[in-house]
Amino acid sequence: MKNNFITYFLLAMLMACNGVDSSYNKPTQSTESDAAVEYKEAAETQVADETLPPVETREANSDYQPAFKGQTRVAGVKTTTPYKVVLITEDLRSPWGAAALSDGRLLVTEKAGTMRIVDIDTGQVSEAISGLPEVDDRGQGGLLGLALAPDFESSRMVYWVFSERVKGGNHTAVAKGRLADNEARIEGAEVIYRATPTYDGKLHYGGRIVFDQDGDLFVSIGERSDRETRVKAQDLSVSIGSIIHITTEGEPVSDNPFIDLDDALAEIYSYGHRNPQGLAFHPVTGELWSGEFGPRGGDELNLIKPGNNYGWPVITYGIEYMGAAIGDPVIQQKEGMEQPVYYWDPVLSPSGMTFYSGTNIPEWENNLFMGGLNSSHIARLVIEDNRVVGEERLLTDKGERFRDVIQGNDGALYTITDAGNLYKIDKQ
Ligand SMILES: [Ca+2]
Repeated sequence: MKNNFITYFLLAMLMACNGVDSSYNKPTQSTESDAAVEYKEAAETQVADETLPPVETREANSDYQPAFKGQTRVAGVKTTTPYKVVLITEDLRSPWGAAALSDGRLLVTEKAGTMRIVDIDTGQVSEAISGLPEVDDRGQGGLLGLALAPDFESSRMVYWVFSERVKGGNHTAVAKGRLADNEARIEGAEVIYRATPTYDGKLHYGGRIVFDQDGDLFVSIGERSDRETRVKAQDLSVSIGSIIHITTEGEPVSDNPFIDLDDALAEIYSYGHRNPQGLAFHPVTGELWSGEFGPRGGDELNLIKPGNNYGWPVITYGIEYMGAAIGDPVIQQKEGMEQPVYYWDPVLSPSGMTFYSGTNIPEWENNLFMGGLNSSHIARLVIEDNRVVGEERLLTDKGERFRDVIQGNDGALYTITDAGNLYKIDKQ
């Protein structure tokens, strides 16, 4: 019991500061039972099939029951294609988001407010790119996700999310600017969107940003964590706890679900989110998926559709990090609120994620890869018909907090970690 309590306490402390610099926030190693270790060894020689046990073997935090079979702890899978994990550089400083330039190099954001370019062939990291607005990098804040304009080749426009400090607090903000021809600075940086309300806190900013096929932006915004702000995830008159859909000028997209609704912000696309830090489009269906930090035992994978309510803090499979149940009444399902496609109890701590559309490792086609922070692994999810049917843990031996996972132009996966490392994952 005592060990369990200590584990939970450490977990709670880590979750409370999931964005804090890893230099004083060492990743935890998951505790594994003897059976799990035995299974892992046996699995080395097995091929993937549906008989593998779920990868999660630890006790759940609650006795809540999933809404459908396969919503949590699905069968394990194991990659059979030999693949290698190569350390490209360890010289980044709390990197948060990455995007591939057309020549293969990666443009990376760093939490303290800098961007750098990494040459993936030599591992060389550029000087800090100047010209970015100041960020509030206390707690989980800072320079967060980024996206390159679809016409970046000609426009050189970069879009990014950051926590902006203003009088009375801070908020999640979206900015854009042009990467100078000499790549030394961002020119004409301009804030195009500011989440509401401004709040004096250091947690749950969300922070991913992706372009859709029409050239508009989806941005995930956290609910700022505290009890007084979390309820606003259900409030359409503010944008915290939502995923917004805006133009490159920061205006609501004209066919957004609440565009004609009085007292609702027209930029909101979906709501009832806690701290969504993953956004990615499925390469075949084109649908938007999001990973979200839930409370203890309630991390979620959601399929995002316009106007949907994802339930926080009314329904959740998690409990408070200090142990109390959440909700009044305490429920996990409710009419009119979306169920997660998948959830983790204990948690994954899901940050950046991407679907694999490369051909180097054929069995990974259309699989989802999600970076886990305090779980210290990348989750590989096999998805069929919008359901998770297989789960694998990758890079478990690294002891890293995986902040983002992207696919490079070479079809390999790249992942950045809070410790400042960039790894390439590709076939042998
Ligand atoms: Ca939810």
